Amino acid sequence: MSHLKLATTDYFLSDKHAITVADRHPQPEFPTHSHDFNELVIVWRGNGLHILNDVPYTITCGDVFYINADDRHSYESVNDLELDNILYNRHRLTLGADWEGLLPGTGTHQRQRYWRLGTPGMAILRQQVDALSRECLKTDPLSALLSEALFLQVGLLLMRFRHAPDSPLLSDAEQLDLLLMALRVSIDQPFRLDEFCRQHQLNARGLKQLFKQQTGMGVNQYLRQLRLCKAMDLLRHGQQTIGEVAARCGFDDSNYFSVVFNQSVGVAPREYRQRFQKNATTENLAHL
Ligand code: RM4
Ligand code: NI
Repeated sequence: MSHLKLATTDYFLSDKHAITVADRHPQPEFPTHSHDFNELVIVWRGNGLHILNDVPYTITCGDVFYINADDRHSYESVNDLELDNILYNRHRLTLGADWEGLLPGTGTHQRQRYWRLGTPGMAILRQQVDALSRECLKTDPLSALLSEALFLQVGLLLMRFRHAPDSPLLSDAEQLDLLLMALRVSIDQPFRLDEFCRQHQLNARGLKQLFKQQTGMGVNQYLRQLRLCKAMDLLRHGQQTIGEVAARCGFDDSNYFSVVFNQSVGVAPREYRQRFQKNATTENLAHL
């Protein structure tokens, strides 16, 4: 099937320019085409259908694509789609950087050329792309070099902030929040840290260290404290049997629960309850 082939001469300011930022605010529908230059696309807002080498992607804010000259792509069904399309000519780049590593080219499968940016990453890239966009409009040699330097920064910042579409890139603080939350909802059920880390694609070792560093205790230690705290609350105010209290606090063996409780609180659960529920009737206590 024949299609459009876009030429450098039509889109770059001069034959010295290695980079040009095509702001597509909006990006209209655009038929299938290839180029003799490459593209780095960052989607800011809206949505649309991006067809890259016959593979459809529904795109929206935070999506990042590295497109090679020979790729065929098109935009369809766009809806307020806003993106910046950074056009670049690989062989015009002069700075000695690992451009191939920074801007995955023809050697990289297109699955690895599609990434996501989170909100913090987008905010930083937004400023960087704006600066690049202004610099690319100038024609003196210094600006050419500066454009390249800014482009290099864009490439590097993308490496720092992008993440695979199916796994988040969470800051330490966000990882900690996520874990603390998961522990709270795990009081009455088993919690497996390795399982949690696999599910959220986090590094278990690093997370354990971070937890210890920030809380002064181990993950299991904290979970145990949460459970004992819940147990104390139930024993002070509730009417459940010791077995029920144990189950609600994630212990399936009530004898084991009593041992653990005794060890850390200093008294058995039953005694603890009596201490706080002095006026609990013998009737109430009879079935405990
Ligand atoms: C289009 C679209 C294409 C790009 C051209 C230069 O609007 O963004 O992908 O190749 O501009
Ligand atoms: Ni294109």
